[in-house]
Amino acid sequence: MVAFAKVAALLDQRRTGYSLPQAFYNDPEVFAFDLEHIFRRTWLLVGFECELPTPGARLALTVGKSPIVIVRGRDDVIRGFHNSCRHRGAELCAEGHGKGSRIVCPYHQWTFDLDGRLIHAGRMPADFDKAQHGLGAIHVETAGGCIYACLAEEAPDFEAFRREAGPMLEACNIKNAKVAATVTLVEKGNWKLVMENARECYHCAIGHPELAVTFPVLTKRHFEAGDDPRLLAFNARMEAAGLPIGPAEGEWWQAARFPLNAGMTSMTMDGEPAVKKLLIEKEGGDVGSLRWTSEIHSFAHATADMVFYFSSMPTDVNETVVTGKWLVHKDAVEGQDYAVDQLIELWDITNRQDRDLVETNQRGVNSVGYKPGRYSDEAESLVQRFVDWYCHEARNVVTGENRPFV
Ligand code: 3BY
Ligand code: FES
Ligand code: FE
Repeated sequence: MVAFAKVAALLDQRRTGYSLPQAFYNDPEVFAFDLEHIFRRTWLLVGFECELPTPGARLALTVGKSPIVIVRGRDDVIRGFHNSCRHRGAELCAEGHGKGSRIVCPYHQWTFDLDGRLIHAGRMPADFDKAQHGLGAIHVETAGGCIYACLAEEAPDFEAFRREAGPMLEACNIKNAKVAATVTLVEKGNWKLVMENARECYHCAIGHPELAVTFPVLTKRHFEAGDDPRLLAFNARMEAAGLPIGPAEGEWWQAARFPLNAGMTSMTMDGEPAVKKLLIEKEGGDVGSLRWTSEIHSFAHATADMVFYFSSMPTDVNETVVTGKWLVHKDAVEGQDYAVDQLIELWDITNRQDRDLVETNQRGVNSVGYKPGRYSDEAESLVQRFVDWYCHEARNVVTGENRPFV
């Protein structure tokens, strides 16, 4: 509750259109508040259906300090659980991918079925009720091959996302993908600085010379076409090909298809596809990219040849782990249809540049001389949306209200 009063006072100080008061970026109490209240309130893109190809496949990850596990059941339903044994709380599944017909605790071997029911616990008293000791479920939804999870008691609406972004994702064929590469980076920066950085390309022309070859770095909010004939022609061509462009936005998400720079069909070093076997065959793969985001932690790009996924998870007030995943068609053969080095090169360079920028930002924000500065409406409109959304969520938490974000 101390944190509530502190956060309420900081929210009162905050000026719309300006970066946040310093404590939002470096105060351990605010960070504890963020983990406990903000990360638990919203939907997170935790992975892809293709990562759990068969019953018993699982994916364990940590949200803040909370380990969770996503499991495909024998009925093919994908469920999520707190990755914490109902005996004495041990972590059940090690971080990353795993597989097994049951979930067996490594500590005293309590054994859970894939739907979370406790089915074996040795040497327990006669009055012990297994039915009272099933795994704690978390909310899980899938759309277009993506798996979303939410740790709140009551999850925010998912249906608008499914309805509006679902068809945009379906068109990307992510269900027929596989993860070809994963890279994690530890960034010495607060998660909000990581996400602010991920929401703008104000820094891209100078900060990402390699990305700037293919990515339209002067983009505004959602790559709006305005009266640009090339963009208008692209939009018409995509709609005709059955690739919806949006843009669409909900409280916690955004999605838009946009053209890359002229002549470019993928976000690679030279703009050529990195994979011979395409996920999207339409238009010969000349389909730009679908960018979709979950406000709090992720963005992803689906070009014809690959999906690049970026997820940031806070680990400490000034530390964030960024996970990058590259997905390609499940039938693409490494060494024949793609080379991992080439596949990941551009985004890997870009992510490392972003890590350096975030760390530079954090060091400066820690200064006694830091004062919130004005955002660019043109170049940082999605940064403003992110901080507005965060402040809105935080205000709801401290007041106990549940006002919608509009
Ligand atoms: O997707 C974007 O908007 C860009 C690409 C690289 C940085 N930023 C996240
Ligand atoms: Fe899992 Fe004891 S903590 S069986
Ligand atoms: Fe960047």
